[in-house]
Amino acid sequence: MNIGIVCYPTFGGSGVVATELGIALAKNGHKVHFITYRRPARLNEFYDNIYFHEVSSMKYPLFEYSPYETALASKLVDVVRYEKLDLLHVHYAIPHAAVAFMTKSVLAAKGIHLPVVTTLHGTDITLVGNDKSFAPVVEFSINSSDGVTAVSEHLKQETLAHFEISTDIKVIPNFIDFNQFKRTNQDHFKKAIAPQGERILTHTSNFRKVKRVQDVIEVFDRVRKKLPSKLLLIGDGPERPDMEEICRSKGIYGDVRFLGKQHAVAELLAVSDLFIIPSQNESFGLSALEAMACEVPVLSTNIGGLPEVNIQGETGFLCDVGDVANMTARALEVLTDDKKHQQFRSAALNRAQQFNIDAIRPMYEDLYSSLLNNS
Ligand code: GMT
Repeated sequence: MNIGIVCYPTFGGSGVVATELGIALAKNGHKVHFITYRRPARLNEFYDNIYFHEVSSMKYPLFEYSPYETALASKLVDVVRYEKLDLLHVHYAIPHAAVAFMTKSVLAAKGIHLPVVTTLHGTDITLVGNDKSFAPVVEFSINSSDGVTAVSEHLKQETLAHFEISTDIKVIPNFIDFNQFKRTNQDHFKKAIAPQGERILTHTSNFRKVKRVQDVIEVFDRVRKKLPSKLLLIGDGPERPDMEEICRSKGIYGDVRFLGKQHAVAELLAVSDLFIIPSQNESFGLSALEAMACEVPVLSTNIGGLPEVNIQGETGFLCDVGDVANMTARALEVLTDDKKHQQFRSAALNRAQQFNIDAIRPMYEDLYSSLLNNS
C-alpha cells in the first residue's frame, strides 16, 4: 500500500505513535509518506520507502495567524495526486481530521476517492476537543472519516459520551517496538546518576499541567526522606520553570536531573527503578508502556486508559489523582523490597509484550485493507 501519514512532528505521544507506525509499515513493505511541517522527531534514520513532505505556508502581512490548515490540505492534494496514495491516516483530530475532510472534498471534485483514517489520541477529544471552540468541527470530521480508531477503550467511551458519533470506533492501543525499548546494561550510566547506589525514579512528559509533575516531585521528596534516591525528569514544556523552582525551594535540586527532550529515553529507563505518571487525564500512557518494556514498574493514577496498561499490584500501582501520600507509600513498598521489585519488573515486561508492535501493526493494516476493499 501507498500510505500518507499526517501527524504532529514533535516528541508528543501522538507524533511518536504515528512515526513508529509509519516505520513499522515501511519495514513491512508499504510505502509511507509523512506530511507535516517538520521532520518527525522519531524519524531519524534513512528508510528507502519512507518519504517526508514538508508543509510550508506563505507569509503575508495580512495573516496574523498563518493558515496552516489550507497549506496542509493543498500539500496533501498534491502528494495524493502525484504520489498516487491509496489512503490517508491522520493522527490527532485537531486540525488533521478536518484537513483530511477538506482534502477529500478537493480530490472528489477531481474524481479521486481518498479513504481517510483518523486516530484519536486523547486531548483531541477530552481537554481540547470538547471545548466549544472546536467541538462541532471535531464531531463532524470524525463522522466524515472512513475509519476511526481510538487508543484505548476509555477514549472510545469518552468520544461516544461527548459527541454524537455515527461511525464505528475501533480500539487499537499504543504499541511498543522491543528493538528500541528493552532493558540493556547501562551500569556506567547508573553509576554516573546514582553513585551511591541510590534508587532512581523517572518521569517523562511534555510538562503540561495535565501531567501533574508537581506530584512527581512531592512523591520523590517524601520517598527521598526514607530512601536515598535520585529523580530523572525527561522532557520539556510550560510547567518546567515552576517545577525547577519547587525543587530549589524544597532544597532537593541536587538530587533531581532535568534532562530536557531526549533521544536516549530507553537508556534512561534502563537505569530506572520506578516510573511515575501521576496524570490528571491520560488516554493511554505511552510513556508508561515504554517504561514497562524496559522492565520498570509503574506508579500511575487510576484514570483514563491507564488501568488498561498498568495492572494494580502486578506491574505497578494505581492511585487516585493527587493522592501523593498513597503514591509515596506504594513507591516505598516496591522500592524497599528487592524480591517484590523483581516480580514487578518481570510482570511489567510480560504486560508490555501484549502491546508488541508485531501484534498491533496488523490491526491497522486490516483496517486499511477493509477500507480499500470497500472503495
Ligand atoms: O494529549 C496529549 O497530552 C498529547 C498526546 C500527544 O499528542 O502526544 O498524547 C496522547 O496520545 C498518546 C499516544 O496515543 C497517549 O499515549 C497519551 O496518553 C495521550 N495523552 C493524554 O491523553 C493526556
